[in-house]
Amino acid sequence: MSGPRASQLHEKARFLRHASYPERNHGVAIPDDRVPWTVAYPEYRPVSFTAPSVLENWPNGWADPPDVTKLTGVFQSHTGPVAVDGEGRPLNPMGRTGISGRGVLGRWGANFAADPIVTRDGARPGVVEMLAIRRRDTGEWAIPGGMVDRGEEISETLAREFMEEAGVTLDMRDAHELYRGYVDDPRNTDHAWMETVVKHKHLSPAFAASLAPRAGDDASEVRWMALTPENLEALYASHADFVRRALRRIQNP
Ligand code: RP5
Repeated sequence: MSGPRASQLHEKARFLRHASYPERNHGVAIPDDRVPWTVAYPEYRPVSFTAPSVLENWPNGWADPPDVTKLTGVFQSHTGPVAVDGEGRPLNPMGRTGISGRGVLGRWGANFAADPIVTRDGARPGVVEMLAIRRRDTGEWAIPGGMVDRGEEISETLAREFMEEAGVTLDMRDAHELYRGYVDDPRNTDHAWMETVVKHKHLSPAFAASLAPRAGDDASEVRWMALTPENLEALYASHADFVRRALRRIQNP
């Protein structure tokens, strides 16, 4: 079973302009060979951007302090040890993004999420369907995932987000882990990025038919989406990669 090349997991965070972000690297593409921090790039001048909503959510909210040196302890990441720059800021493990600061992400370094992939056999033979939501922020279809609250177990986050976004109560404690690591999210910056744990559950036709999904606050729509190549390609961030893992698991249990 092969996953995507590392560079494929760092495309949207390099080239996509998030609606509320300035243009990455002043609109100049970062050459592939200059993406890793280990390669010198003296003329690199990323655009500094931390959203007002992030700054307003400290100290009484979900964000870290503006001064990264006020944080204690080492930066955690599913990808391994996190390098820091001369100012003590954690460095995106996949390399340069053209934006410094935290963008709209609250935490310096990894911002941890969890993604529940819930599938069923579709009406058309051989077509699997996933309960998907349309995100309000980008309008893209996505896995109904979300941020891990402090002290929360992953299975709790998965079930809570599934309920909040898709309106369905589901026990995720027996779901199968497919992935743990970096997400190629359009919100990622040099110093703040998304990481996730993806878990999968394939439902029986009768149980799936008994569910009554409805879109929650962060979703404008919810539906059982046929996992065709076209639909996969259009998914948010690197969700297509995660869903392909689920499809491989269904084919080779
Ligand atoms: C993605 O953002 C994750 O894979 C997860 O689906 C999502 C979590 O962020 P919010 O939906 O809470 O904005 O990177």
